[in-house]
Amino acid sequence: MTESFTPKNIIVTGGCGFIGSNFVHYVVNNHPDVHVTVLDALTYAGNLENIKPLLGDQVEFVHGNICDAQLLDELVPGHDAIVHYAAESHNDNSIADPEPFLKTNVEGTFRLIEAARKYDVRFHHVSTDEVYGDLALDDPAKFTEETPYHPSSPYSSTKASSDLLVRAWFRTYGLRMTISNCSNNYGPYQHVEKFIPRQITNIIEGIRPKLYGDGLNVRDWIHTEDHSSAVWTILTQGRLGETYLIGANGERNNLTVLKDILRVMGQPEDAFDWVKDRPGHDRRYAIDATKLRTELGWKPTHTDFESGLRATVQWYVDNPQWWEPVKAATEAKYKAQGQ
Ligand code: NAD
Ligand code: TDX
Repeated sequence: MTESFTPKNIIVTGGCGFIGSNFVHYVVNNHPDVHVTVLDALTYAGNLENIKPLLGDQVEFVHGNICDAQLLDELVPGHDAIVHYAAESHNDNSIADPEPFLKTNVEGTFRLIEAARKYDVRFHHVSTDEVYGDLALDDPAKFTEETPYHPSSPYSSTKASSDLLVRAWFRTYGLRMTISNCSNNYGPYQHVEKFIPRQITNIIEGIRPKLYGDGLNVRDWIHTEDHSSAVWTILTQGRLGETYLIGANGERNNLTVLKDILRVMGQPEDAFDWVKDRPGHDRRYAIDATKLRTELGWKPTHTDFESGLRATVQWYVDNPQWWEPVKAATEAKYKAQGQ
């Protein structure tokens, strides 16, 4: 049996990042009666421009850190839900310097669930399929809600830790919570450190795209708008204490995605460089979203990857002012790592 929850006044942590800001747009476009307080520290990955046009009566911005318990004591009372996106999110950064991942992903989640418990606020935890580790390329299996946790990277192990904290707070304190674990997102406003925007903006700038290892690693791509609709569905209809996997049957290897990008951008298919592999690089992710689809009736709408990719390429072509200021520093960091 599904449950029904009608939020009126929510906090969205990390609402100036890629996926969190998409969720804020989703709420504004679909639920004009819901007030949103965005809590974001504006790290290198956060950009207020992502939500600036929305700021006003419905959407309010608070500049602050999720690790700040005093701020949470001031902010959380009066809200009826926290939707928690804020995280350090990039695997390569976690390999170079894990500490901020421990701080934000583990301690930050701890502070938030303590505040949610104290003020009896519902909590939705946004997590990743990477907590399950990886699958072999020839394995017919996909991840389900029953797959044991087996994270590989500093990033994914801190996300797994945060999931376990949220689960324990449900069991021990009765925290009203749900968790979602989603596959790889793509779409506009994604930081140029990530695979798809990195390659698109490289091509725009005349830099050759960079492919790690043998390029055969598989990711299960979902458009970020479908992630947002799934999180809303789980927040409002999901059963308390439950985990739901989010995915849209988008398995593709990196080489195929890169060739798609090159073709869409009118480049020869071999106009890229092979670079050294990521240490501990997960081989394949694949999501079985049957529970979300059958129990809550959710369906993705962006099912044509090629057209979603074309629109994403066009967004980066049309919005250089959004990504140019951070591009050179991002590439310099990769260059220093040999990638
Ligand atoms: P992102 O890096 O683009 O954005 C993260 C946001 O969180 C930024 O706005 C940043 O300023 C903010 N933030 C970071 N540390 C903070 C802190 N201590 N206090 C307050 N705000 C802080 O990340 P994203 O790709 O949008 O991912 C959002 C969430 O979705 C993360 O929890 C991530 O684990 C999860 N997720 C991402 C993907 C993906 O493909 N990108 C897939 C599944 C799940
Ligand atoms: O330049 C590159 N070349 C390359 O081959 C980069 C940046 C990446 N890659 C590969 C590594 C991965 O196999 O592309 C794939 C995707 O890489 P990322 O965009 O870094 O994503 P991934 O490591 O799969 O993690 C993403 O999905 C799950 C998000 O960053 C996480 O936040 C989310 O939890």
